[in-house]
Amino acid sequence: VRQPVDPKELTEWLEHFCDQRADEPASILIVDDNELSARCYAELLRADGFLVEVATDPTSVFSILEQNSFDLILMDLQMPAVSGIDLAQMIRQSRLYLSVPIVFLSAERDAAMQMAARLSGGDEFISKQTDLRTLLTLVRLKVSRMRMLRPLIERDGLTGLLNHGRFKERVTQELERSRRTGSAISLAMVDIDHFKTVNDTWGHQVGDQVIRLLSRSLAGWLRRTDIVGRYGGEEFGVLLLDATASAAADVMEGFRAHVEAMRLDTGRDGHCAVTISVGIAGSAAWDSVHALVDSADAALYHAKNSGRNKVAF
Ligand code: GH3
Ligand code: MG
Ligand code: MG
Ligand code: MG
Repeated sequence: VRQPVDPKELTEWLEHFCDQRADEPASILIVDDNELSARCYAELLRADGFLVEVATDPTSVFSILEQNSFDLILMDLQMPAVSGIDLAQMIRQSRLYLSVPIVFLSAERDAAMQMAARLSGGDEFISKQTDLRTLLTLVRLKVSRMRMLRPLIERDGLTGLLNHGRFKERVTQELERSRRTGSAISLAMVDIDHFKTVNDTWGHQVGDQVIRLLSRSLAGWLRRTDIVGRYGGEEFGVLLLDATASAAADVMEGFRAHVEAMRLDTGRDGHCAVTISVGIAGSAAWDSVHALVDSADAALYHAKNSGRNKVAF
């Protein structure tokens, strides 16, 4: 397999990749104990092309947030059991939801209460008296801004893959989910073999291209639901959902062979070839992200020590 790298093509792919949700409709969570009010705003937003979920019970918000990713939360202020202010504070305590805009939508006229809502982590306060066109415009603006910023927060600049922090958060989330549902997930740690030699032979720019090409091939090799991150310099983390360690090993063995056959056109005389080593751990044996990563690392160490260009688990 020859994979000549056209920098323009790569850049286009990265832009597409970072932005892959841009052509999907934005999703909004409405939290409002008043069913009628919630339904009215939901219809308004749906008519404008948004995907909308409604939570009339504020205590259900966290389980809803866990299952979907939202571009914005539209939050009522006065609710029984948990107020909007308390809820916003709780949401903001989780790193996972730090970047989701929270817009308060309330009939509250008291300026001090409005300020308290902002202080709790709300991005905006819109009065329920605001005309609907203005409301829609404000929501659209917040969502499009969020979509521009999110890749900068969550993704790695060179590859467009999830960055280290976000990857670990996603692994934590999926490990918890797999504990709950009993589904198997597996973690693969991928490390390029003798990458220092690539840099020493071809220079860092070619090294960078290799990392980008590999990222792209890796993301393309996996299922859309699998989670890929740039763990460190020339190391990648892959979380394979609904896959036992041996199923994951089959998938990664296919990728290993694919990489071995890849040739990168360096633009000078000669092509650059690399191999990878992969270590895999299945979630069945491990109940913390820490232990899961340790176990995948141990397997990777084994793959390296038994000659590299290998998948071990
Ligand atoms: P091993 O087979 O044992 O993994 O050997 P290695 O040379 O790949 O491992 P080592 O950890 O010694 O070197 C990793 C190299 O990867 C060193 C570092 O300069 C290079 N590297 C890390 N990040 C980047 C990057 O973003 N771009 C480039 N060009 N090189 C990078
Ligand atoms: Mg209310
Ligand atoms: Mg390394
Ligand atoms: Mg390496």
